[in-house]
Amino acid sequence: MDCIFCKIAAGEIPSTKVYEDDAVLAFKDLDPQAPVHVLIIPKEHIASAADITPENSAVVAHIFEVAAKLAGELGLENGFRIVNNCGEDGMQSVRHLHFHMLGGKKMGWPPYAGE
Ligand code: DGP
Repeated sequence: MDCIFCKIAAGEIPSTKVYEDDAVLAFKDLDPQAPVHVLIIPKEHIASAADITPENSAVVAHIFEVAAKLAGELGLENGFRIVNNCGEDGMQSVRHLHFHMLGGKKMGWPPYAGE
């Protein structure tokens, strides 16, 4: 499968890893949108949040456990934001489930800037 995040998870494409275990990888985003911007992905290919099922959802809970653990290590004790972009309207550009973990500054809200 021609999936860039599967290749990163397999070590075929380099990344700056901040956490790894059997099920999950966290690495720095190539195009950071905050002082701290990491992506947390399942190693298993799940295309998007719309493809989460009872059979594969355990890894999503695990990803949030990893995020909570990483918060301290990344200096995000004051808070952070986790974002998942899903599908075309959600502006998802990489079709492998991933959660953006952003922090290190006060975030803006709301994210919808359209008319
Ligand atoms: P999204 O738009 O939600 O699908 O976010 C995809 C993110 O992935 C985007 O912030 C840039 C990042 N990204 C894309 N390709 C690579 C890559 O090869 N390496 C890393 N580290 N990040 C990537």
